Amino acid sequence: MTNNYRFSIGPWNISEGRDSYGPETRPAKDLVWKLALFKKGGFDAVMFHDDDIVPDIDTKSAAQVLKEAAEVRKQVEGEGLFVEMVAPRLWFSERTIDGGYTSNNAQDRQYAIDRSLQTIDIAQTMGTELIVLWLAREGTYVRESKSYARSLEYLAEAANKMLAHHPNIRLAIEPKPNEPVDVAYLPTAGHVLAFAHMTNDPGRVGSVIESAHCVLAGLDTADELEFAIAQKKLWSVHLNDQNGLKFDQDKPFGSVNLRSAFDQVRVLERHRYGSEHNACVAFDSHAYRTSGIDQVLDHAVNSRKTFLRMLEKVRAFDESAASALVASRDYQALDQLVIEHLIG
Ligand code: GLO
Ligand code: MG
Repeated sequence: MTNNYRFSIGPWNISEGRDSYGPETRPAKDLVWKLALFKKGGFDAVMFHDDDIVPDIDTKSAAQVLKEAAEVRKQVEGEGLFVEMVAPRLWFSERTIDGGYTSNNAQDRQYAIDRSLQTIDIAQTMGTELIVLWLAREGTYVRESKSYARSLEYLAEAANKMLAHHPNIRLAIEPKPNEPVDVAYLPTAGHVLAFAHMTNDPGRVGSVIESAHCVLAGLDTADELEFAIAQKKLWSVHLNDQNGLKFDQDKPFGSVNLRSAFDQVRVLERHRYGSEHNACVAFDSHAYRTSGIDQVLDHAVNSRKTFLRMLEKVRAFDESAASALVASRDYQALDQLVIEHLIG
C-alpha cells in the first residue's frame, strides 16, 4: 500500500545537546548540512523559525531579510524539499522577556507584532501560507501579573493584524499548557479553536497539535487531533512522545506509548489527514544528549519509521471485528483486540 504522507522537520530538531544543566555535547552544523541530511533521512518538507532562515534577524533591514530568505528557499528547493511553515521565534528576544503579544509593555507588544508581520513576508518569499504560532511566553509566571481576558484581547489584536497583512495566510496556533511559562493562555486545542472566534477571520485560525503537549495537559493526543480535525482546523502535527508530567521531553514518536501512537496514526488515517492544504506530518523531537553527531537525526528517522510501521498496523487492523465488538458493547474484547494486534 502506498504511503501518501509528507514528512517535515525543523533545523532546531538537529540540536547540539545542551540542556538546563549542561552545555552542548555535539558540534553545531549549518543549514546546508542539515538540509542534505533531511533529504537523506526521507523528509519532504522543512519547518522554519524566521531566524532559522535569517540569523540575527533583528539587526538586518527588511530588504536584506527577504534577500537572504530567497537564497535559503533556493537551497531548500535545491535539495528537493519544500517549506511547510514559518514561525516567528519571539521567545529569544530581550524584547519579549515579559511575553510578546501579551507583554505588559506596549512597545514590546508592538515589537512582537512587527516581527510577526515580517515572518509573513518571509513565508511569502519561502512559498508557504502556513504561519505557526507557538505562544511560548504568552502566559504568566505570576498569575496576578496579568489579566487573562485582556491578554486574549491583545492576542486577538495581534492575530487580526497578521490576518490583515496577507489575505491567504493561515495561522496555526500550537497549544502547550506550560514551559517556559508556568501557566499558558492557550493550553489545549479547545482553547485555540475557541480563541479563533475572537479574531476577525476564524476560518484562517487553526491549530498544530503536538503529542507531548497533549500529555503535559493530561489529555489524550488522538482525541486532541480528532477535535481539531472535526473542525477542519488540523493544519499540522508535531508527533513525538512524552513520559508523563515532567519537562517537555520531545522523545521520538512512539517511544513511550505505542498504543497512543497507534491511536494517533489511526485518527490521521481515518480522516485522510494530509489530503488538504499540503498538510505534513512533522516530528518535533530531539536527539538524546548522549547521541553523537552521526546519530543526530536518528530520533526523526526512527519516528518516521515508527509512523510508517504504525500505518501498516492501522491499515491491517480488523475494523469489522472491532465494529462488531462495539455493536455488542464488548469493550473488554475490543481492548484485547487492539493489544494483541499491537503485540503481533
Ligand atoms: C516547543 C514547541 C516548539 C515549536 C516550534 C515551532 O515546545 O514544540 O518546538 O513547535 O518552535 O514554532
Ligand atoms: Mg512543537
